[in-house]
Amino acid sequence: MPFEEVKKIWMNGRLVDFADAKIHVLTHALHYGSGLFEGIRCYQTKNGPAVFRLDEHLRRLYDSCRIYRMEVPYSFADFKNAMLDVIAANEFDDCYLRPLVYRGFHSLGVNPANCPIDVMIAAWVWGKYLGAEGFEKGVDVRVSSWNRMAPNTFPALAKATANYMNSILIRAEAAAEGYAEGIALDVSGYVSEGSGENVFLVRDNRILTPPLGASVLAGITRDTIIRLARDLGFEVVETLIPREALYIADELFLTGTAAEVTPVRSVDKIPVGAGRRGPVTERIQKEYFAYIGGEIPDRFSWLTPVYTGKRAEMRKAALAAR
Ligand code: PPE
Repeated sequence: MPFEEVKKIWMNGRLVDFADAKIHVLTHALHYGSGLFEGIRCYQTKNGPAVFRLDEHLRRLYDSCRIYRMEVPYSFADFKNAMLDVIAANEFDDCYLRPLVYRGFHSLGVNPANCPIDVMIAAWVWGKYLGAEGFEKGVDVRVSSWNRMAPNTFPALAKATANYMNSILIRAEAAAEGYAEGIALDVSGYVSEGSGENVFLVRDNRILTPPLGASVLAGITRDTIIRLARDLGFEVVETLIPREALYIADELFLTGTAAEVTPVRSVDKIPVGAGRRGPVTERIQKEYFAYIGGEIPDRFSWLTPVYTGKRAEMRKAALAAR
């Protein structure tokens, strides 16, 4: 499906019309992948739209930029406000937010020093990442023939656009062979992550996930699931996972902002457990959705309401004028 037009996109401090959100073909990031980004979801909760773990996502964005020696040209508070303004300007309830900090148009050549640091924030409505059906029944995946990047090559903790060429190899290979997703191993052969999700495995009611040293992105959803699962009484261990553990797991699931919590029902055509969503995965899915939907108390202050202060007043006035 082509991109559905939205009202406004934020570019370098201004909200511009969708049609005007354009850049030059000689933009540095287009040639060398010099961009750092985030993917964040805003959910309609009982108390109105709220962004899930906005501070943690923005912190990761600032961290990503620091790794690449780039200074974000906006304060954390201003950036945060801009994110909320984009949602309000598009009048979204449930939506996905995509901020991108990138090396802009000035000159080409690998040294980016003279290129400006440009920033854009877009928002759109994004449905179930790995399909609505997979969400309940589980998806079929393969172990990718591609590895995740080696340590000290592309930093996995930075969410860089360049890293997604590796993700594209994984995802396109899986799709070409009829799988919903590929799970990549790290260069030592241990389980790393999906093209756009972290991996969790359940065996004998214990939950395992690869450590940050296994070339994974430090997923915000990964952290969320670790905390929620522990509070539910599950033992959660961050440990190296050999490939074959995937084949003998009771349950397997993928996590990510876009993918949320998606069960896996087979790996390389070998059924995972009973070949459908397992009880632990279902319990964790339920807890995750209760939390993001504001149905249980926000005990970690993970929800940032969109409509407070000036934005709330403006919305009230806009609704009254209708
Ligand atoms: N690993 C990778 C490689 C990854 O891209 C993501 C998110 C995760 C793990 C999970 O991270 P988190 O969202 O913080 O829990 N992938 C984003 C982009 C997906 C896309 O296709 O674009 C996302 O889920 O927003």
